[in-house]
Amino acid sequence: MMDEASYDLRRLRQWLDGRARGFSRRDLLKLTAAAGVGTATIATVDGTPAAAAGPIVKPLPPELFTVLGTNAEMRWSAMAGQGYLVPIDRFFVRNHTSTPIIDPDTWRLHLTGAGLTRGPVDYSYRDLRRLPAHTVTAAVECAGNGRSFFTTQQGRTVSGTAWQLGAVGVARWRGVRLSTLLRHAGLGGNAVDVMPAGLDPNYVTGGVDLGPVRRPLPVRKALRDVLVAYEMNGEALPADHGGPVRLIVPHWIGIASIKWLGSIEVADEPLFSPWNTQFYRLFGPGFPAEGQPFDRQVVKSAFELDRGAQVVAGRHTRLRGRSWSAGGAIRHVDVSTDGGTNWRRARPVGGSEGAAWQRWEVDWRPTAGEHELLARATDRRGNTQPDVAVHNTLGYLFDAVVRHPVVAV
Ligand SMILES: Nc1nc2c(c(=O)[nH]1)N[C@H]1C(S)=C(S)[C@@H](COP(=O)(O)O)O[C@H]1N2
Ligand SMILES: [Mo]
Repeated sequence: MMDEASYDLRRLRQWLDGRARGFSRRDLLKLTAAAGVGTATIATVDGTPAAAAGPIVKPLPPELFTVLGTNAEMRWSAMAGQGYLVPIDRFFVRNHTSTPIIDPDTWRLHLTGAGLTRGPVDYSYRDLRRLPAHTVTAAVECAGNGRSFFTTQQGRTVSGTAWQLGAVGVARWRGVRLSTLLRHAGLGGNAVDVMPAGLDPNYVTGGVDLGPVRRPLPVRKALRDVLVAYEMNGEALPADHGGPVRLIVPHWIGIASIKWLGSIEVADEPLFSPWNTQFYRLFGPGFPAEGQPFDRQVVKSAFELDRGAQVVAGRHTRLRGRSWSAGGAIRHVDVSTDGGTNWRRARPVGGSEGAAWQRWEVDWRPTAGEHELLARATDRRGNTQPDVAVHNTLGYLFDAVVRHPVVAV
């Protein structure tokens, strides 16, 4: 955990010194000038208005999703009665532009860069399927999940998609380890960073074309636990979730898990893109002017209920929820049904495959009227959800305990 953060800082210094390739500080300044706004406020990033035609292919019934621009948030009530995994029909979608339809028969994954010993190499879908397969259960969660609570619960302005808590999902992903692929392609000892890029339309913001969605990761992470995935929950990877092939980067913010993977550059120097310089950094008072890099997710909890849901007064009710953390398995979850005055420990339900999240439940007999539910999780490293999340202008990493109103009638 520490070495990822210190690597990010080292990379940041190289970027500030101008010893960077991909997206320089000068590019960023030009861009912010063109857009007529400062770095810290540039991003309506996630908040781009929806394209004319549906940017998402799968059905988005209102009982399962809330549509937010080009994105669709899972309603947490859609997880009531579900198992450990989030079914594909209700898994959230975060698209910078729109879902491309890619034919696996003509799809190619292009590997290039000075970090490859035998030069560039292409893989077809079939080539990939022939390499040893591996399965991981992992969450994908947007760095901005919970962002709306910076405003509604903490009274602060942030920019970006106003997610509640439904920009997270856990699935079982099958594919080829990125380490297997890189070694097969001829990974050199000089490799430092890899840059996966998507095949979806280029992202254009403030009148500037930022190119394909892409974000570098250090080789150390690439070799540890990253998957080049072609299956989700036992099915061929659906178009909206990056089919035919995407990256799955466990424990890291969703943007790392590049969908519609088309190329991977393996470089012998640190790489940059707008997605690790302009976006997905912490900006604001208390952070360096150039923003603080980050990669990992934080601790969160959600009830499997809509906000404002009705429960039956005077009767035994079983409240269910889930908690998750990039810091590893959840150790315990404390629940309050009275706005935070009294707390009790929730009962864990089932296991925690891949430590992706933990289901839990508590029993409650509500009196008639309005109530506020809270859940606070602690992971095995002792990371716990605070009362207040650290404000940053782009509204990332909201980890505070969320107040969840319900009404008993
Ligand atoms: N090529 C590409 N990859 C992408 C994105 C994108 O817009 N284009 N969105 C990223 C973001 S911000 C998130 S949170 C996850 C969402 O994955 P999902 O849509 O399968 O839930 O994909 C990531 N990978
Ligand atoms: Mo995201």
